[in-house]
Amino acid sequence: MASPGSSDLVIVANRLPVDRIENPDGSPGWRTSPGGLVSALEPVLRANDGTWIGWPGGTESDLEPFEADGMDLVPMAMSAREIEEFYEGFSNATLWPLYHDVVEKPLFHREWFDTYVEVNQRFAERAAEVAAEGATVWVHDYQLQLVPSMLRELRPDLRIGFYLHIPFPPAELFQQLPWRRQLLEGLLGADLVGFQLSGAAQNFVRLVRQRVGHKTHRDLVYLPDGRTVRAAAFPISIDFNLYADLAQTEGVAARAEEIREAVGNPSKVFLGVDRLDYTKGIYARLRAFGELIADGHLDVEDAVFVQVATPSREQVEQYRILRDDIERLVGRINGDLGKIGRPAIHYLHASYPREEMAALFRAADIMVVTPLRDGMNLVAKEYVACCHDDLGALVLSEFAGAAEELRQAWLINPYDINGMKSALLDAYRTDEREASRRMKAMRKTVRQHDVAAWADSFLAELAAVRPSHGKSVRPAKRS
Ligand code: GDG
Repeated sequence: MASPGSSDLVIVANRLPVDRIENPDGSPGWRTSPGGLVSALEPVLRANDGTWIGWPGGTESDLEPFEADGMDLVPMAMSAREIEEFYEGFSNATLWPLYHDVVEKPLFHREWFDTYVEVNQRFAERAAEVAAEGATVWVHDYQLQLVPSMLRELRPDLRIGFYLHIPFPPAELFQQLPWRRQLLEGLLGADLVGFQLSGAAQNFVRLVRQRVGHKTHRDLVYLPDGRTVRAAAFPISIDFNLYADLAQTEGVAARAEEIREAVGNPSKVFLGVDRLDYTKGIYARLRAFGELIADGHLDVEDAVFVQVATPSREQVEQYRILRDDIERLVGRINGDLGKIGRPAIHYLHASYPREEMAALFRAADIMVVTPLRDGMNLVAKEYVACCHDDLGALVLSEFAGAAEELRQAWLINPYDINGMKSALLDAYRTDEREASRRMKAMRKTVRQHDVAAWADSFLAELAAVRPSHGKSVRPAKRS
C-alpha cells in the first residue's frame, strides 16, 4: 500500500480546471476556467482540504503542484506521444465515437491502448500519493476508466467514485472493443459508478454480468472479494443561478440587443452553440433550416440562424473533415439563399467569454440542440437558465440526456430531417403563452436540479455505498 497524503477529497479528471496564460510581465501564469464542474466542486474541495489532479494542457514536463482560487491543483505532465496516442487517439478516436452510437467509425490501435494504460497508471499513482487515509477519490470520465481499479490496488483504504460524462453504449456496440473486459474491470475498482442516465447504468451492469461473469442484482454488482459496486444515474446540471443572474445584468441585456441589431433585427433568431463535434448534429440542423428557407416557409428577412461552433480536437482527422463539410454547407446555403447584408446563417468558428454566451442565449428566440447522441448537453440547460422572461423555445434532440428532464422542449429525432423541419417551424410559429408555459416548467426543473445538487447527491450516495469506511466528505457550505 502506498503511504497516504493529506487530502480528504481528491478529484481526478483528464483536465485541470485552469489554462496557461501569460502574465503582464511576460512570465507564465494560470487562469481558472470555471466551468459548471469547477463551480460545483470548488465548495466541496474547500470544505475537505481537497485536491484536483489533471493535465493542464500542453507538453510542459516540470510542473509543481500549485494553488488557484483556494484549490490545490496537481498538474500531470503529458508528452507529445501521449497526447497523440492517449488523448487524441484512444480517448477521442476510439472511445468517443464508440460510446456515441458509432456515429463515426472508432479506430482500434493496440499501441494507443498501451499508452492509455500507462497514462491511467500514472494518474492512479499520483492520486494514491495525494489521498489521505480513508479519503474519498472521485475519478471523472472516459479518459480515466482504468484508474479506479489501479488506485484500489495501491490504496484499498480509499472510497472511490467514478462518473462518466458521456453515454455508456449498449452491449452490442461496446462488445466491439478489443479491451472491453479491461475497461469493465477498471471501472469495477470504484464503489459507485455514476452515469448520466439510468439506461447507461443498466447497460453497464448487464455487460459486467455477461462479460466479466459477476453476480448482479438490479443496480448492484457483487464481486468475489465481498465488495459491492453500485451503478446509478446522476444527471449532471449547471449553476442555474449563475446563468440566470448573468442573463439579467445590464451588460448582457445591452449586448443581446446589439447582437439582434447586428443580424438585422429579424423577427426570430435561431441559435446553435456546440463544440464542433460530429456527435452534435450541426450538419443536419443547418440543412433543415436551409430547406425551410428554400421551401418558402421562412424568409431571410424574417429569420436568421446563428451557429457558434467552438473549435475542438483539431488534430483529430474526423474533426477536420467535419469542419470542411459544415463550412461547405454554410457557404452553399448562404450563396443560394442569402441576400446582400442578409446571410441565412451567421457561422462563427470561435470560442467566447461566458458573458457573450449569455448574451447570445438571451438574444435567441429558438435554441436548436440536435445531437445525434449526447451524455447530457449543458448548453440546453444554460439556455433555459438564461430565459429570464420565460420566453424562448428549445428544440431538443431525443438523443441528448437532457431530453429526459426537459420534456417541455420541442423534442425531435435528429435523423429525421422532415420531423426536425416541422419542429423548427412549430417553435417559430408558437405563441407567447405556449412558449412561456413550456419554459416555466423547464426553468423549474433546472433550478431544482442544479449542479450543486448533482455533486452533493453523488458524494452522499458514495458515502452510503461504503458507510463503515473512512471519513465522510464534509458537505459544502453553499449560499
Ligand atoms: C460533455 C458531454 C455533458 C461551448 N462553447 C463555448 C463554451 N461552451 C461551453 C458550453 C457548455 C460546455 O462548453 C459544453 O458542454 P456540453 O454539455 O454542451 O457538451 P460537451 O462539451 O460535449 O460535454 C455532455 C458534459 O460533458 C457534462 O457532463 O453534458 O453530454 O459530451 O457549458 O456553454 N463556453 C464558453 N465559450 C464558448 O465558446 N465560455
